Amino acid sequence: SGSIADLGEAEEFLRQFYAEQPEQPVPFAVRLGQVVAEVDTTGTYRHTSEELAFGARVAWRNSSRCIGRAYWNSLRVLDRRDVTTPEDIHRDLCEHLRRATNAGRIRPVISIFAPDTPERPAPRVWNDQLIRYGGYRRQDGTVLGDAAYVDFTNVVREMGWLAPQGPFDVLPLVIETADDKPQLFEVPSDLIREVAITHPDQPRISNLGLRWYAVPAISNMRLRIGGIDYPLAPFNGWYMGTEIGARNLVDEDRFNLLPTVAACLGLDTSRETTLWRDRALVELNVAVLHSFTAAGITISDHHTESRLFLNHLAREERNGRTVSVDWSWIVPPISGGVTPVFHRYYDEVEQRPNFYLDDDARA
Ligand code: HEM
Ligand code: NRG
Repeated sequence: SGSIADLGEAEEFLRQFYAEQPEQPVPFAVRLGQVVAEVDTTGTYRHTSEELAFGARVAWRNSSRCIGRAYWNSLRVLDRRDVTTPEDIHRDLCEHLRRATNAGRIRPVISIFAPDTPERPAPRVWNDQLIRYGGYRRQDGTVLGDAAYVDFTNVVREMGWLAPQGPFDVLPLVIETADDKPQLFEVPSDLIREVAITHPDQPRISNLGLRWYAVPAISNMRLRIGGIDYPLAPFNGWYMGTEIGARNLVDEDRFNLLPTVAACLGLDTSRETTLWRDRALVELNVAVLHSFTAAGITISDHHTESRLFLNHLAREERNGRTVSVDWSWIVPPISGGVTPVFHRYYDEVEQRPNFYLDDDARA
């Protein structure tokens, strides 16, 4: 079965843990012996809190698509392995959002729920992030809200969710455990910080009524540490502005707002050579950074994150570590060539622990 812990990976992880954090109460050989015996009798083993926190931080450090890795060692780890019922999981997901939001000074946090074991499959959340906006397909084929979530929205409506049918409706959470059917839970609105998007000198953009939420908390990636899978281990940092201003509000299969923003700016959209798309993109990204900053919500820009990322890479290499980088994810979706991350090649290697995306056809 896939839930039997891989002993080779367990040993590799313990070696890495003891190499980087040698001051442990139990010697390496003793700990390895315990883990081997535990896997022999139960098919799995339980990480100590120290192993768990180290494993989660290193999984972030090894995420080749993440530009925010300079902060990997400051990740706060909430150990939720003993939480089992959907109600308790919901309570702890709410507590995660509260601690992460921190009144706007966003903190990177991960909550780690029970792993898959031979005894019992792990709990799961169907949502890909703890906070997401729904989408509704209209008769004429256009979409109100986030077009990428039309199917998911239909799934939760069929499960009984009463859809407000606005453009920015936060979707309910679907929590599934081994013992219970999937259940819907609302995220209390006082835990969802949102920012109204305004532009410092383009009132027509401000009047569009756009908004976005403060905390991106990914809830559909499996954390794998030392041969153990934690399918429910939601994590968050803060946004880089381009994620919202160049992708979420802009992609044709998301909010598709570029023509609307261009109209606000009075741009000539009759020819590509006016670069109306590029001009609209820049102003929308100005609006996102301006609005979050004015609201006191942590956000960063792609120039700053690129520079910090290359500093991080250099520091890691001085520490004798390889930084795996996926160029196509690290280079920002606007102004790529004026950020320093564009102008070089990188190592790309599989490193463990890590976060994995399973193909999940449930919604
Ligand atoms: C991806 C920034 C924190 C793990 C990304 C992406 C950005 C980013 C811009 C690319 C997203 C996209 O193009 O859709 C940041 C910033 C953070 C942060 C600014 C602030 C602290 C974290 C944390 C973790 C993490 C705390 C895990 C503990 C990842 C992973 C991906 C990713 C696994 C790839 C996601 C995927 O494959 O879909 N990050 N991140 N990041 N980040 Fe970070
Ligand atoms: N692009 C996605 C979020 C992906 C991860 N980005 C982060 N992660 N900043 C979006 O919602 O736009 N993080 O953990 O902070």
